[in-house]
Amino acid sequence: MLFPQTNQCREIVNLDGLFQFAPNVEGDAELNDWTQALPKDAVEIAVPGSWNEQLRELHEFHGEGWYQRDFWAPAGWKGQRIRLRIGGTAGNAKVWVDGKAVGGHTGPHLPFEFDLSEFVEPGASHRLTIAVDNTLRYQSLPPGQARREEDRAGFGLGYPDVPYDFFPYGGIHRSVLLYATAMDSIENIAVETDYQETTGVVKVKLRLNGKSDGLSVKMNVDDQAVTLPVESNEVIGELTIGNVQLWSNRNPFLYTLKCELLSPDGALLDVYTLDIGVRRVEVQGDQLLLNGEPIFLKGFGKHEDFPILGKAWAPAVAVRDYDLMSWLGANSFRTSHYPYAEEMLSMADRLGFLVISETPFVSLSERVYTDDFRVQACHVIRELIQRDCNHPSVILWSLANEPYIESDAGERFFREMAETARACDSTRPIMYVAHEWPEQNRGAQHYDLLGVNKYYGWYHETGDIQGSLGKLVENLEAFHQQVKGPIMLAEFGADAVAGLHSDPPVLFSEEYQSDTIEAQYLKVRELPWVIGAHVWNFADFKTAQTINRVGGNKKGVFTRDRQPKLAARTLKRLWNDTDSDSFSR
Ligand code: BDP
Repeated sequence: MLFPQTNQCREIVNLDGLFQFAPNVEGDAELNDWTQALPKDAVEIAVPGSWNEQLRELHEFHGEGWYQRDFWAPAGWKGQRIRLRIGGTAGNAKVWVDGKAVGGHTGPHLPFEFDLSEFVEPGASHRLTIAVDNTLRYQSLPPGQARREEDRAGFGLGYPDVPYDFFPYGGIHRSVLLYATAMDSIENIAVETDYQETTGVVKVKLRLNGKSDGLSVKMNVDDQAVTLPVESNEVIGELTIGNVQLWSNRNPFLYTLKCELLSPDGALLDVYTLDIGVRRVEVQGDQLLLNGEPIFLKGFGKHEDFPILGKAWAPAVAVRDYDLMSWLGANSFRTSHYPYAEEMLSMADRLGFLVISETPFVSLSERVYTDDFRVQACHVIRELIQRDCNHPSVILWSLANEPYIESDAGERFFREMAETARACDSTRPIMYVAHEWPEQNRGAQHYDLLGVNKYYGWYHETGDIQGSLGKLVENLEAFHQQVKGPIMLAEFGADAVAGLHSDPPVLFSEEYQSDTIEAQYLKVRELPWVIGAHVWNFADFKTAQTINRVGGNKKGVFTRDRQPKLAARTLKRLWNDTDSDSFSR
């Protein structure tokens, strides 16, 4: 599914803004015909947006939220294929147009779209209804409920009851777009790039919608073009680029791939342009290589999280976040713990950030390692890779965060996830992010590298920064022995309450956070098989209420509203001066 774009053949109507909203508290919305009209007490709510902080009474609402708005389909869209595209919701979604069921989507964060050509009359007004189900279920992926013995993730004692350490915001979190193309149109483009000496190689797999005879596809990049006949709904082409400029974090050079669908007489039916980068990522021995050069990932685990907006895509916040990460000299981040808005990845392509794109599988434990869950999980992996595979910024797939994998079923689950990811994309290494000790990580052998989250000096060796260093190295070494490949310190850090100062540094002070990060960062830089260190977290973020979170997680180097703590200046010094070698931006 391609990100919608406007050009001479494609038009978008953006439906973002204020929708009518009603929470389906009694569970009888469909019986009461909410698909036709929401009840009289429906209120206005913003899309994209999470509902929890827009209206105070919805703060703890984790159920089915109903959205409704009317729209006009432009009269000029007669004879066109009309699609509705929802960039991502907080859970399962169902969609109706004028009360008629259009379809649904399972799972959070990833986009979905429907062909509305049969439902929408150009030049007429229609009613769109979207139900987003954010119920915290034991059976969802990730599971939304925690309190069971086998959930040892440590985050299961809060309100609401989630086995992970971030707030389960509900809502439509990305744009709702209506767009039109010709009936014969380009449905998807998947690009793989590589290079041989100075020649770039671009392999394009294009999927088409429509069945007219005699169509052809023209693909063009850097003045090289190929024209191919359409013989089925898939067209495969290969182009080369002479004297290629490689994409990297230091030189995020993008080429424009243009794909045109032509009628038998050569008329342009559809066109889609895609920014692509030519680069190679591989794991060799203990190294992660970008274009043949070892790379060290310095940056952050992040969250999509901002006051009032919740998990909504918010371009202004994204601009600020990239500005701050650039200021510090970070070269990378992980989309912890779920897929972020695609716009964020397009920005990374242009700005030169290396992204670890993560699935929503956070805090998995033995109870999910069943056949049903595995089928669901592999489906989500396919959807994620299909969405993100054209972004040169995405260099690694992270298939889970902090799972416990001790049984044969768990090992099989992680092996099949790895096989699925490799079948979808053979050009990027895969990893997952582990914790505790290697015994709980029986999946590791199937992955190219392992991320490890470590909070020595905080949850262990509490208060003792110097004492934490030996334990940190010992633990990372144990993982290195297990995987016999590179290790990434995917999370480390300490909570700091902005404005709390202490000399000598003690827990929760800005000094303690800053010193922990500095000492541990410098320590792991001595380990040649560690290929990156991401500070947890870029900014403070909202969590469930628990007795060990004061107004959320305070491990941010920035406050929730993006003001720097002391650690920010420390990282700026570390990443720009002390460690400003070839890895810098
Ligand atoms: C790690 C989790 C992360 C938490 C962090 C913490 O991966 O989601 O927020 O711990 O406790 O275990 O701050």
